[in-house]
Amino acid sequence: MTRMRAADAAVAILVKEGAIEAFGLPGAAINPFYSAMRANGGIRHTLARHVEGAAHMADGYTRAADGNIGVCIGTSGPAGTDMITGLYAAWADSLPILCITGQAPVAKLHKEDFQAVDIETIAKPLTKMAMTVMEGAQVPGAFQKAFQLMREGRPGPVLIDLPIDVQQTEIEFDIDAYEPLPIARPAASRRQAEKAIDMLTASMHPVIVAGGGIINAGASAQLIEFAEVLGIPVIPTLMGWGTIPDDHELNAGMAGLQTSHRYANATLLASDFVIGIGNRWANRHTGSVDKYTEGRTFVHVDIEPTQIGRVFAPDFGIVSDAGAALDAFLEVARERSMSGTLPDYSGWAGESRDRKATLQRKTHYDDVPMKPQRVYEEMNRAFGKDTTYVTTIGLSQIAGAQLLHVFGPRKWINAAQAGPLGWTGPAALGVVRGKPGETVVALSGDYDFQFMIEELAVGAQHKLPYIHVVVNNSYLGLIRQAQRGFEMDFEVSLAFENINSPHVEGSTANGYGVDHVKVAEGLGCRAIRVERPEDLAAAFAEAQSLIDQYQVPVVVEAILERVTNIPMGTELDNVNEFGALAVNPEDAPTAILSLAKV
Ligand SMILES: Cc1ncc(C[n+]2csc(CCOP(=O)(O)OP(=O)(O)O)c2C)c(N)n1
Ligand SMILES: [Mg+2]
Repeated sequence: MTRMRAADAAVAILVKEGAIEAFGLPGAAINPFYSAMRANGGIRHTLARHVEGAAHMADGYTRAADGNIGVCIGTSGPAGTDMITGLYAAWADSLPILCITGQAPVAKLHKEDFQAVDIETIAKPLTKMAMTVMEGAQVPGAFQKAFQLMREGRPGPVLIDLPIDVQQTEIEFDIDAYEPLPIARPAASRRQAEKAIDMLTASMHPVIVAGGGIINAGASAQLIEFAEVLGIPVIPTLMGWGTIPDDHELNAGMAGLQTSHRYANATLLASDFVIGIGNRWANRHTGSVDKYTEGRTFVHVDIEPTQIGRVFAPDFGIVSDAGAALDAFLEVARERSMSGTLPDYSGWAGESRDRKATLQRKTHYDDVPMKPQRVYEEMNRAFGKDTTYVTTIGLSQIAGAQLLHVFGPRKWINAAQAGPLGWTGPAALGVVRGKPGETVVALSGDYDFQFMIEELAVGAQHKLPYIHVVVNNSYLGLIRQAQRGFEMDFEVSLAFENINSPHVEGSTANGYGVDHVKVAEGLGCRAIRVERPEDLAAAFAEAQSLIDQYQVPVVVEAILERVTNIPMGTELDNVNEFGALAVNPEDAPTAILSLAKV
């Protein structure tokens, strides 16, 4: 038998379960665990500058590749509370991260000891399990269960809190005899698949709503084949963006109130049948349920039984892993295709394509200060199909989702439900850890960028290169736009005269406040400020060559006009466009389909 500290057993389990990428920062109460990591040597640890940043890094790492589970580690007290936002973001988007915290000794937990906080209770609603482990001998089992829970069913985060004496307790543990627990995977039956396909083929205008569950299941290839066999349009959700490339002829765009395309909303509204796979009918996708469901039949596939019927009652619900459901659907669809019994949906798919070629928004503006639309147009030109975008929330995220293009799964990495400001930078660093050598482009508004800006130093220290596009309107833009409804512009401006960055005659950055270039350089990164649209292409090219040269994050700051209202609405049929629509192909030169004259 092998005697070791419980912390050594925990680290050995992480390595055996494949969770070998950790982000965090030590403190006295978690030092035994750090000593176990040091002794084991099988885990790479990235030292964050803020514990919330560590949690978002772990989240980004998880989202970067199939099977990844990012680990974030902090000490007792405030480290755990700082990571709560990270747990929330992962929980809300159904992603596993393992959060490990130190804790005061067991006997001191109720004595208001220094940095003793009941993190188990605090984390409970945001995790599949939150546990303060009270016995050293329970530590292996707690970790074993954590990995099973994180992987099984609807994935999500787990928190394990380790009192310092528990970490140091000597236990018997043999890692060679340790086995990960089995993962149950519910699968649609043949009968369920037949019923779903029967309902689909009874309709005239069916669409597939493809959710993030398809990405979690690694089933994008099956989704595309299913759409192709039936010949019907696919509307990815914000979490499912990339399951079918934007330039696939059956990609009908994203529907919704904000992060959406005019053509996708029109196609969804023209549909009479929706099969949602691995999606959760998010309110930013549906608008009101009445409008969304009116005149439509719904099939909903979800791995979590209690998700069926949560937002509205579908006509048929199937509890299944998205990949297993798609396999079952494909089997039925292929057979019917071979026997010539599938309806011909080419006319309907053609209508959806026509909408994609006509209902476009204008991006080609030459204004100085710049309009954001032009920045996304230039990003489409500069960044190839292999690019991974990372973002959280803001007008930046919304306009980015409306105008950028994504060509594969895990290439749009977005804290879609929680939208915590500050997520983008640290998540991008985690994505770089998970996709070494790939092109990673983060997109932030100026305020999102200023939250957690210190994490840029982590990228500089650990040589984690990515391009961080900062669209600077010196405003809490999304909230400024939302305040129009209150006829106010109150506490949303970030503008001031910066005494250290003197007024430069003719610069559009005058009075914009924070000098992001100086801050980024001070943190060890490179940064380029762009004020004119014709300079964006050169700046993106230079950013890439700076990355090649220095292997650090490179910031490209685009100085925008202060006020741009971005399309959004309260229902799929009442999105307020604010800006101009594309009338000529030159208005939207990087649209997926060149604008066709109507
Ligand atoms: C922690 C947190 N607080 C508040 C919000 C609400 N919020 C959403 S977007 C936004 C403003 C974002 O400003 P910026 O990052 O500059 O992006 P912009 O909308 O200007 O493009 C705020 C305050 C939030 N999402 N997260
Ligand atoms: Mg802003």
